[in-house]
Amino acid sequence: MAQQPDGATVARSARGHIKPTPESWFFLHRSSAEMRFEAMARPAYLTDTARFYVRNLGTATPFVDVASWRLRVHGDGVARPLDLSYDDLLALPSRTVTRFLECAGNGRAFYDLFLGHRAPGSQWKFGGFGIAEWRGVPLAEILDRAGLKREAVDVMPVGLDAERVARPMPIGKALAADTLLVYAMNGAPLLPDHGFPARLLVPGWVGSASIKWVGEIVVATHRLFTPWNTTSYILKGPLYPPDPPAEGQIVTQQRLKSAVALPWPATLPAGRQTIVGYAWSPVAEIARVAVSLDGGQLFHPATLTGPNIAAAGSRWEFTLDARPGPLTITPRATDAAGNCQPRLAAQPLNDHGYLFGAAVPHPVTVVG
Ligand SMILES: Nc1nc2c(c(=O)[nH]1)N[C@H]1C(S)=C(S)[C@@H](COP(=O)(O)O)O[C@H]1N2
Ligand SMILES: [Mo]
Repeated sequence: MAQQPDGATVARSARGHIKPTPESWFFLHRSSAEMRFEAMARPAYLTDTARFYVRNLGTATPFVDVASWRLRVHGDGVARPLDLSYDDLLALPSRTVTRFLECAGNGRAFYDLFLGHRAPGSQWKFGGFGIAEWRGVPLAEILDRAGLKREAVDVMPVGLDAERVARPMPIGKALAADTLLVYAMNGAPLLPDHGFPARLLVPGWVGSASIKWVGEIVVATHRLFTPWNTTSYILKGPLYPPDPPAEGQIVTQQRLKSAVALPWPATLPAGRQTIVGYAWSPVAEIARVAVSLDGGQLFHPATLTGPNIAAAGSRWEFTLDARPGPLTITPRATDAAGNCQPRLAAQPLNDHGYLFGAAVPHPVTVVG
């Protein structure tokens, strides 16, 4: 146990994360556990918390002692610094939303697999992603109670992990109605791995904005910079000029994606069957999904089923007649804002392999 300067008692687990992450459910990367996307084939719209990916940038999930935990809101952007206990937080007006959470590097493996551009870092396929129901206090409520000033520019939640991971966001996003300081996920208190006792939910933005184990929120009347918006979580490379102190363009919003809920690669029996998948947009509902079985020449409409929520996603189904041999299933989504997934060849490259969004051919072998 270590006493933090802010009074919260934090013990660190020896492993990176705490919840069980069996290989049958997860791909284990060095410091993250990626959901095997076939988990999304089950009829439930939400991703089971037990199956939800874990991404720790630092060494380990901290255990935060909730009795001594405090949320401190301070900085020159607020008139009345706040100090809230867990009970204080639970007593504030809350909101419940269904949204996806997705790592900026989700899909990074496809830069290597299809575009010959291997970027360092976890080689996520589609499983750095999950949909959950989040309950928490709108960040706007908290900032309002701290006497938010009109001149405030940036809001920076700071994690209680050893590395004090902190990622600033502009005040506009901090005040969005669905940007929450979350304390419950899928109807239960947050698990330690997912940010207990409280984490940010910054809908539609890269997962690194959704800081876990928040102990402090800094509000400033000037731009704030940390390693996580200057050297990582920036688009870097020939297409992206540096924007000092950032080495490139700061990543914020995620990309429209669609994925097949089958193992990678998959084996299917021959015959008529219905394939399930998901499509998700950071800004809008899904308008339609089409599926190609010939590598992206001809597309056929898929059927959207169940809830279809902006910044969460929609399930889709597609019935095909599988003949023995190799097959690729390539879904392509269009959202209600008119965004459409590009072809592989039109996917822009960046050094860190963030924000992959092209339509991906899912490899399948059909056995007769
Ligand atoms: N304090 C803190 N917050 C963090 C991280 C971290 O390492 N420390 N990882 C971020 C990243 S990169 C992602 S993708 C999400 C992952 O959230 P999850 O582990 O609950 O799925 O949390 C973000 N919040
Ligand atoms: Mo991430």
